Amino acid sequence: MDTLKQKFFEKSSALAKEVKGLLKEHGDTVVGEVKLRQVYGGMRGLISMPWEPSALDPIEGIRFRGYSIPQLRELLPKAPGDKEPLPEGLFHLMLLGEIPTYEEAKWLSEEWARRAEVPAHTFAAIEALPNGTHPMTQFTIAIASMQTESIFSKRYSEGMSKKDYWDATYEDTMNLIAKLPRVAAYIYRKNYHNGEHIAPDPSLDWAANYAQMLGVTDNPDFKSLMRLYLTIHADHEGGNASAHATHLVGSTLSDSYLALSGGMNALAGPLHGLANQEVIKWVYEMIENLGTTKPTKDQIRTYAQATLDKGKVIPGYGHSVLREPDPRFTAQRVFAQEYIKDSDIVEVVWKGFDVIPEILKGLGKVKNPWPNVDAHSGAILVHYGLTEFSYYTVLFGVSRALGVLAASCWSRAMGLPLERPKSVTSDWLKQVIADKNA
Ligand code: HAX
Repeated sequence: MDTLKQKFFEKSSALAKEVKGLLKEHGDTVVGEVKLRQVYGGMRGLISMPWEPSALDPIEGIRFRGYSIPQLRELLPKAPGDKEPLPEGLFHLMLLGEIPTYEEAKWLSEEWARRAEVPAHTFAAIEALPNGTHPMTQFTIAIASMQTESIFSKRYSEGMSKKDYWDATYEDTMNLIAKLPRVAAYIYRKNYHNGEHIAPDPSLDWAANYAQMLGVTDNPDFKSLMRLYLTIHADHEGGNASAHATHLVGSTLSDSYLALSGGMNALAGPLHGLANQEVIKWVYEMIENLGTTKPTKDQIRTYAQATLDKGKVIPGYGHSVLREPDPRFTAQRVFAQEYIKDSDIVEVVWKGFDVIPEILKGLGKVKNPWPNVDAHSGAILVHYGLTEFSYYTVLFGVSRALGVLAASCWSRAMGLPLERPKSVTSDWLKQVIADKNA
């Protein structure tokens, strides 16, 4: 058994044992309440599942095992000569709760390179889709098509014992994460570079290999960006739609391939991950409409107001949990300030940050008028030549796999059951209100 797996087994079985005791002693302790507003309001704030890799605070934003993004930028291991963290290090942290050494992160790079082979039928499945199929549709189909490789599914059909579920899920997690950059790069090159594919380089780390297979630029800063990008998008506690969907599907004992594919379908919605493409689309349309790549703050304000007047949302702004600017937005802004000089599109994002929150506040209903993670990412990608915005959510998805799959290992190790919340009819709810008022 490899060291990461052994350590994970020790830590997760200790917590599973502790939780068993907690449930026995305190299983009836009330940890929250449900209001009518939450039943009709998308379950905001409803405490409903444990999630080990990360936790989200409305004010200070995401913490991965207690570490904020600025701390991770400082503390996680880095590729030689780079300032940005290796996503391998974050995966190790999310899985074990420990910041790894450089050697431990490097072991993960090598292990994922070793497991990276993608079955030929997955490429054939992508090829079979008609031109114009959205890259996220291609991505979810490709992930589901790799289910033929699932160790969980194979061992389950052979009669695997419940106590071994975690082991098979760990193997699927490692294999699936390893394969994603190749699949995702294949989709990019097929759609936007005449199918001229670039071979993987197993000597590179996970993010750098993905960056070189995309082939958008030789600028080494793009590899740094990808390391940062794939780190900060990895997890956002368990309640967000892609994480929760992955967890829900996985709770039926669907394997990691089917569960992640389900999660990616959720990420593909414009209120969630697809917002990163919508932001740049919105910016491009504004630029075209105004006839300048350097709109003034007043012009952006007017254009944003017109968007709202048409009954549309401003993409990249607002959040269901956060109530301050998203630290993932800030991390990208810090990156852009350091690495990018004279980019009109980055300037547009920064000017938007100065004027859009005031407009949203003015609506009087938006709970969070601040930019989220998706407000910034596209402008940086455009700067490095990755201009095909329909692809952006795939990048997000490759990263999100790290968190949701680390969490799925914990779910299996803890023996979390099938998810099955309760729904009620509106008549039932009206009756409860009537009874309370009687
Ligand atoms: N522009 C215009 N109106 C907005 C808005 C925005 N950016 N954000 C919220 N609102 C509106 C809502 O549509 C809602 O209006 P109605 O009552 O008329 O339906 C009202 O303000 C209250 O919404 P809320 O409670 O503040 O926000 P929700 O928790 O319901 O929704 C969303 C959160 C992220 C979906 C929302 O802010 C939104 O639509 N933002 C734009 C899309 C976006 O950027 N999504 C990405 C979010 C981050 C993420 O998941 N990334 O992957």
